[in-house]
Amino acid sequence: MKLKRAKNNPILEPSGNSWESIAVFNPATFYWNGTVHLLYRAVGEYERYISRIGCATSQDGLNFKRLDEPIFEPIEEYEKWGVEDPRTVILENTLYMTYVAHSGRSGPPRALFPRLGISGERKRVILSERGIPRIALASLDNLSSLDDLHSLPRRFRRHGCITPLGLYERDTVLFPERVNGKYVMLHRPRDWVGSDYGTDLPSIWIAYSENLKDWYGHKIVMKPEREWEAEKIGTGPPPIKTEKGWLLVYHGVSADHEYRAGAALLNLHDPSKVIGRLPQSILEPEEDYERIGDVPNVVFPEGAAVLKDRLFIYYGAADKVCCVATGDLDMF
Ligand code: BMA
Repeated sequence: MKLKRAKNNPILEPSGNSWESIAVFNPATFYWNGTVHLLYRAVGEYERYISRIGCATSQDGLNFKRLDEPIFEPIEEYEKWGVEDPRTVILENTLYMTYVAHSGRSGPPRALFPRLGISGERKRVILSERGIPRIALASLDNLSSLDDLHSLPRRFRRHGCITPLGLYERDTVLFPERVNGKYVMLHRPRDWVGSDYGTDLPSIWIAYSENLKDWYGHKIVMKPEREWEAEKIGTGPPPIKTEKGWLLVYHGVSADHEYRAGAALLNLHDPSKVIGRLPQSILEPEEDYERIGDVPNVVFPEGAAVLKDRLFIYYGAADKVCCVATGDLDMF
């Protein structure tokens, strides 16, 4: 099973707005009031490479209209070097956004160093300023604020970081509903590897919470298995509830740093149990816009929507543009 790319890809490219002039990628998605909302990561300059989050909306899931201003920008100390890679769910009538928060330098990505002429002492300084990313949580408690998208920058409530200081975390999603009365997340603690953790490679873990802030019961759900996952795996969009189980789209990174998308099915009542996992990736870098960009050979899924029974997967391509590909919800 392979996803089918939309003909009008990329659906979003860098624009003339200064805060999003060099890259727009890795979009979260949620569906509200007949509208697909895309919350995407935007970068406006290579030197500091600070990310903000922009918003675009669509009725058909393919053609998007964007806002001229970011809807979420670094404000707090723990995110002062950027807010990246959002993932969103509507959970109990609240929109929750998990995102990567950088208190230390985030970029530019190493792949860009030669092109930007970064070497020697400058390279050493940039690398020494790098921080350890954490996951932060923000919410929009009153969904009717979405009727006035321009008000969003004032409406998000920040809940601070939900992963521990010093633990490298990027890929974290919440389930869109409680399971057995508990909130559930999937995350990918990069450094939980070795015999103490039961995995040699960064893997996808599950955890539970009563308040979305304190998480416990951490357990491995999936480890890298295939060649296209040889370096690590991490979650994509929040799991999608289907009759057969929670459909999880995730990314796998191969030894030569290609990012692909894969799919697995988790048990509805105990999502720590994998029911099935497709051996082949469902999307891999093929088109120019996926092969050539600021980081080459990347498809990075972060958003999903089900429109007229068809699955829409929104992804960042080559850390440069936003794209969409569609598939059959019934892939298992
Ligand atoms: C990951 C994250 C993503 C990025 C991907 C490819 O580690 O940094 O934001 O899209 O690498 O560069």
